[in-house]
Amino acid sequence: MSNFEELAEAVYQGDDEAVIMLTKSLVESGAKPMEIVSNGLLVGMDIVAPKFKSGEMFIPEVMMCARALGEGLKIVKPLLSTEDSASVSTFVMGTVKGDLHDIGKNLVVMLLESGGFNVIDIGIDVAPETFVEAIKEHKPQIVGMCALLTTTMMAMQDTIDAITEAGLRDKVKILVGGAPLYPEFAEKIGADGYCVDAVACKEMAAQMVVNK
Ligand code: B12
Repeated sequence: MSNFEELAEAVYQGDDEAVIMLTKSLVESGAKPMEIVSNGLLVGMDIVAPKFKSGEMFIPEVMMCARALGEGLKIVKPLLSTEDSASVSTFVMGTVKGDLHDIGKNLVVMLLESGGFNVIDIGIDVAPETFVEAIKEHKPQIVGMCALLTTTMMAMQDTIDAITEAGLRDKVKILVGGAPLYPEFAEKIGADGYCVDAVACKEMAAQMVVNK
């Protein structure tokens, strides 16, 4: 097994210590940071994602893989050239006002980071005006909103209205998700897309950036 394959396997196994050790050893042996990400860390997550989608792997296992991958990214991120970082798209993500659920959001954030997005996680119970401020500050290509309660779904409409009123609606794509949502609701409130899970979100976000 090559060192890259070993690293991918360690991510898949959710083995933090092995990921740290193998990432450091690849850096020391002169491998390019982007190679470590594309040929090692992300390859591991690419094995995980379809297994999660098909129900072969469950949330706790996926969280472990994502955390292991995060440990590798922490080592590699500061070494990425400015050229690499400039090509990275920014994604602002938050759980809407009144809603404190964040397990799914965190999973989406981790998968997006593993897909090379620069994710600004603005947390839970996020007011519409805070989303607007975050868009002004971070200039993301995509904004993601999460809601797990039927009572907070309408906060998504309020947030989109606030983004529109601030004159920023045409600057960003908006994705929504969370267990009670469905595609027609996303369409009704004027979002650009709905995703059933983190894997779908990563795929749709990547597509949106390419088509921009
Ligand atoms: C864990 C949990 C909690 C935890 C949250 C801990 C935390 N840190 O998140 C605690 C205990 C705090 C909690 C509190 C409450 N909860 Co609760 N909770 C749950 C539970 C059991 C699991 C949710 C979860 O994490 N699922 C796992 C994740 C991975 O799935 P997910 O969130 O759907 O995310 C996936 C997708 O939806 C998608 N996705 C998620 N976000 C996004 C965002 C974008 C942009 C995209 C594209 C995709 C996407 O990708 C994710 C990963 O694949 C659900 C039951 C359920 N079946 O959903 C109830 C549930 C959501 N809770 C419920 C309720 C009622 C409450 C409370 C009101 C209870 C109370 N009386 O106090 C409070 C509300 C607090 C608040 N203001 O938010 C109800 C909601 C009912 C309704 N129809 O509105 C549920 C459905 C339980 C039930 N059957 O009654 N809860």
